[in-house]
Amino acid sequence: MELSPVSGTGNSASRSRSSSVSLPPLLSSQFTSSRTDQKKAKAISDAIDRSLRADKEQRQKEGGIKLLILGPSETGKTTVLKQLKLLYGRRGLDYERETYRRIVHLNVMKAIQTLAEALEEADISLEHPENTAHLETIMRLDATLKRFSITSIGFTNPAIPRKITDAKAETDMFTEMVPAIKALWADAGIQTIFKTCTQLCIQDSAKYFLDAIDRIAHPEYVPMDDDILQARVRTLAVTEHVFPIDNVVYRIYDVGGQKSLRKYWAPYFDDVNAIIFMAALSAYDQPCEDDPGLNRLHECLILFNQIANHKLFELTSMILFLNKIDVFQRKLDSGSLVSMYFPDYQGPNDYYNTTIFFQHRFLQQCKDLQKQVYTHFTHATDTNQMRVIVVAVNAIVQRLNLRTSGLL
Ligand SMILES: Nc1nc2c(ncn2[C@@H]2O[C@H](COP(=O)(O)OP(=O)(O)OP(=O)(O)O)[C@@H](O)[C@H]2O)c(=O)[nH]1
Ligand SMILES: [Mg+2]
Repeated sequence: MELSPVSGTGNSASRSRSSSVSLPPLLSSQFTSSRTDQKKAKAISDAIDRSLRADKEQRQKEGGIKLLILGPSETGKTTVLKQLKLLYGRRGLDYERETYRRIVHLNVMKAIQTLAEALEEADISLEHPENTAHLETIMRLDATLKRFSITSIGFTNPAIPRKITDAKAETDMFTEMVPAIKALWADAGIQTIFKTCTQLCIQDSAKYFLDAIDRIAHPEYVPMDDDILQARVRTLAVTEHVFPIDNVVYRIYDVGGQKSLRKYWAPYFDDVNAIIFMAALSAYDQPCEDDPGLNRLHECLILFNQIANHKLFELTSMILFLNKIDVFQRKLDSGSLVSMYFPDYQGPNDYYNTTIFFQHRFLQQCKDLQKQVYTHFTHATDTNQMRVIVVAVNAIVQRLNLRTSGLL
């Protein structure tokens, strides 16, 4: 992983309270083709550097807490941010409801397409042979879904040109697919694949959305808060969000966790009061999406090692969210053995012992034995659980912040 500072990744000019700002990470690579382009890129980069500096000065003037949410892709960073919006934002998730309608449609299509592919690969037959035509329809979805690839919510990725007609085309495509999606999800062959292939790289929300297909396919469908929490959209650009929590202003940064995006994190590493590092415990039996030879949780431990021992974070409060405990528990219940993927674990395959094992594995990464890492076992899509956890995290962060600034 590269965590070297880069310029040209910030844009704070339009930052406002309780809102997010897109900090496109791909600008510098886009403008390298000609001299003029390079000049333009430099001007943009300088402007962004200036605005980052201005941001820093303003932060120092206003006080408050700067908190980064870091971790690999699909660990639940944006989900935690959505919970904060629900719990502390002025309008909850209302701003995003319309956009998420399309995202949910795309998530449903992606989920059934992953299951269809897995069925073909596993050589398992459909329960009803007449569903073969539906299977073929869904298998043809792959290229189309790629065309409609979606990026950080509410912001277009400058690297992916979008047509204005995309939204309508997506809705039409989804409506056409609904009969095939329903028939396949009800087929015992697909259900077998879903239940037996626990290490399949399928969205965690697949069952949630496929079970709700009738509601989602309704022409008047508007996503509920839970749908938005379950929806999956990759974060590409770093976004900043400002929330007052318990009378303290928090500046929270959500980053893209994919390996290729981590080099854009570094410009945000200055003056960080707290980090929430997210790991998905349920990933213990999954390969990395961008490096299939590597186990996801092993890779996450390596990343945590780099963050926890980073010299800029010596005084930063470190909070570890061992997330997706619901999916983790389900995997254990289905008989999936932790020792198959972590051979040094020889204890019982139950929730209590395995979670303690993983917590130790993370804490062992800290070279500074004095460094306190506050661990929480989280289910980020569960608003009730997150409400309690956010209160606990806020209390810790504020206490440590006072101590670091010498006021306690
Ligand atoms: N079942 C379950 N699903 C979760 C949990 N936390 C997050 N998810 C789901 O996991 C998926 C990925 O979550 P995100 O928050 O988008 O992950 P991310 O870390 O922001 O990923 P990147 O933006 O790619 O870095 C979403 O569909 C979430 O609804 C959890 O605790 N349990
Ligand atoms: Mg995200």
